[in-house]
Amino acid sequence: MPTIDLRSDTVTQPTEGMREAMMSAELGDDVFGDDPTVLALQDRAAELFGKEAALFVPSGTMGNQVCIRSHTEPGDEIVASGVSHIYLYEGGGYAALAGVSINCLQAERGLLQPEQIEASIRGPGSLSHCPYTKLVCLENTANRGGGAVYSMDSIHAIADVVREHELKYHLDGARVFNASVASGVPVAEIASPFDSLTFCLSKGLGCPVGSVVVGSGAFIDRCHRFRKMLGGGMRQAGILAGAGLYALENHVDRLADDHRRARTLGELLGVTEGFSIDMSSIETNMVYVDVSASGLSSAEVVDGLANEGVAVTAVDATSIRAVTHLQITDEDIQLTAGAFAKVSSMA
Ligand code: TLP
Repeated sequence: MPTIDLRSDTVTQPTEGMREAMMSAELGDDVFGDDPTVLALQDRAAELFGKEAALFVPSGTMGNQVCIRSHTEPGDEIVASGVSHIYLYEGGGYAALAGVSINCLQAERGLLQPEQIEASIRGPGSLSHCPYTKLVCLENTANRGGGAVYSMDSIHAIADVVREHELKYHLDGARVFNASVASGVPVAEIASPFDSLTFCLSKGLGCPVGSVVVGSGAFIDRCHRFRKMLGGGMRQAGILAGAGLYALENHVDRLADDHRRARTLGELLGVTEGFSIDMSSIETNMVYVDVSASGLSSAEVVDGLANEGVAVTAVDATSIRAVTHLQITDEDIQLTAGAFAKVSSMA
């Protein structure tokens, strides 16, 4: 039985057009700085995001980590949501690689508020007890917040706090194109208050590998050094950057289809016994489903769905996540809803 794979938008296979772009990409050696396709991708990214420079990195995790390392010194503190990818899923890299502590703030739907950031800031004071806050990290869309999108008002209000305290401002924009398509705000506008931003080519945009960091020229030079230190210098990387250029040209606008399909799935599951959905939380391509009323644990629902040819992930004991992407069709959504109904009826 073919699997409808909704575990993540990272599972996509390169399309025919993308494979052709990869095969025909002109290559050099990017560690020598002469891979023309990598250079073209970096130039395009910098232009698109309205920043001076960009750096191609192997993963979103490495992008975030080189930014944290570049903005801070060991002993500093960063501020992020307690459900951020940087805190939950990067192997403790902020501590191990940058030597910083993290102040994790609780935030509804993973979206931080300016007041709580203001209250979290620590710095020079009596007896130098505290670490110094240096960096505020947002995530847009907020993955564990259900794919929630920051309003520009929030982004600017937090920027005001950041500037007032002379901090740095980073955006984990792994899915910033989803945020842009959902809100209608161009990525350059989203990026404008941030000192640095990482976006992923290998999620909704459908590339096999790759992320890009954007920022000022001096900042990207510093990231380049840390990318090398982490072993992220790649040689004929144009074969991957070619996929990235293709995706930026062809796979951005279609994210609206992923968002529409996520909403349809949410609506169908909302009327399926045993499952509940907060429809207002489906802003982009993620559907978080509360399975409590089914009498099954999330792990049992995941197993039951796998038997029906549908792959999703368990988030905690009572909720699961389904993510739409460029290889999920309207028919897959209908089949997925049918599989949920079957699992629920077997409980
Ligand atoms: N997210 C993955 C998992 O690691 C959880 C997923 O399936 O959603 N920032 C955000 C907001 C992310 O969601 C992810 C990956 C990353 C960074 C890291 O990207 P990679 O996997 O390229 O290191």
